[in-house]
Amino acid sequence: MPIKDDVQTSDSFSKFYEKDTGYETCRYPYSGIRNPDAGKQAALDHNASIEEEDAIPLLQENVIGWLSEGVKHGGVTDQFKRCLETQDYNPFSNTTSVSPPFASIEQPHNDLHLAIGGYTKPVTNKDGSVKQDAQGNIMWSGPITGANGDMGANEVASYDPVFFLHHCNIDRMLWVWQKKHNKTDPSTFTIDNSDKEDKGISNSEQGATPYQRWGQKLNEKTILYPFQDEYGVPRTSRDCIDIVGQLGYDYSIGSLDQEEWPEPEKVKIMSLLRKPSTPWEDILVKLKMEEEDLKRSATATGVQRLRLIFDRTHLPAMKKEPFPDCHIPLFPTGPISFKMKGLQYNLKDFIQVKDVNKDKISGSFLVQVFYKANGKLYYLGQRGVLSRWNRSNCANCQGRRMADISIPITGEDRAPYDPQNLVVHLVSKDGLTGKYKKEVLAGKDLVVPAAARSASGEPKPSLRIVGVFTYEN
Ligand SMILES: [Cu+2]
Repeated sequence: MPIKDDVQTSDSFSKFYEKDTGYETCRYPYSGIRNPDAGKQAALDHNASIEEEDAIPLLQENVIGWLSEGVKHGGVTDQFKRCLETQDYNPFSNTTSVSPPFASIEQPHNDLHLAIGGYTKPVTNKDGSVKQDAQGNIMWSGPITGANGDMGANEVASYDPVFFLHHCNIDRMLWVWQKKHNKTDPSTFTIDNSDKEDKGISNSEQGATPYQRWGQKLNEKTILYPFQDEYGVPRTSRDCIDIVGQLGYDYSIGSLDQEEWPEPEKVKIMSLLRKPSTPWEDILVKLKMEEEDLKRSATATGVQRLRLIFDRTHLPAMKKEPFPDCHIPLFPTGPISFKMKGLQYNLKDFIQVKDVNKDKISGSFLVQVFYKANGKLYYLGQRGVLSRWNRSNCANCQGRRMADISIPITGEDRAPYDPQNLVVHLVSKDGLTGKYKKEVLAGKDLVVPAAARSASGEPKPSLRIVGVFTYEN
């Protein structure tokens, strides 16, 4: 049966995702571009260059690569683990509302779309630097750069049956998160949609949430048109909180799940607002004060943990212990731990890239972070941004135009700390050939303090380094 969609053939971008009758969905390393003719020919030539028996091993290699970047670059597996640590539903659920140290389930979800759709990652040398060819071009893992699988673009992702398995796992992860945080009871499950930057969840008259005002915040009681019960009563998220009791299905214990979850931890999160010139010593004093405060107020029950979050982008170098030199790690291998006055602290760093305008890039793309040192480019990690070839007809896209990503940087091996040496690449694909194209953003342009930026007009991409102290009681 030919695939029918509601794509408006009159718009100039939609040609990239129109498919012929009889088209079969495809994944990395193949390309599914079928329009216009030049794109179709490029895709067919590309597909003909792939040996059939290589296709599945190449796909597996690519997906495993994304999954197993591990703690080193915060790969997909690590992100699935970290999103289970996020306490509140709103940041857990979407990348617009989350900020470090927390992770949203939407990010590994997006990354897997891009992994199967054919986005790869740079090849690195043993020292973490990227491999470049004689012309200085970055080499990509997997020999196939012209891939354009359907899972990599929002408009056509559901053509691939793996789309449904992928979303079953997302649904399963939501249930694991609910069990872990004791949020399986519909009578007590609430969504606090007032995240700290008050972005909430934007929505509009788009398909999933019709009849709602622009910018109306969603919660567990929001009516989910057009879903209704047999008496015509509209459904809300409250009707499907408990998948076992309300919906009558369950998942067996799989990855990252466990039979019994302990009482949820109590975590106190302190956001340390500081001037760019605040010395490290003052931050450590503040940390110490908060920790003592927490001890005083601690109840007899449960574990209490403190997390102190601060922007360390413009922090001056620290000369004294515990950081003899102010560093960021280059080859992350584990969290930085140190003892201060007999207590064990961990410092985790996150690179956060904010306000990348999705409207300015056609199709899904990668946000990659590198560090420049000794004439080499060191790979720190990448995140996928799942998008469309044409975003102008999608109301949800228009409500959420800015992409924010974060990458954890933790480790022992370090280089002299200077955020100006960070480099961000926005890597998208040419809609016709599926070949990578990139835009380079230099650290020195990204790390300008917010106060120094022009207030008018659209926000520009920015970068900051977020430090998080954790102290375990
Ligand atoms: Cu999806």
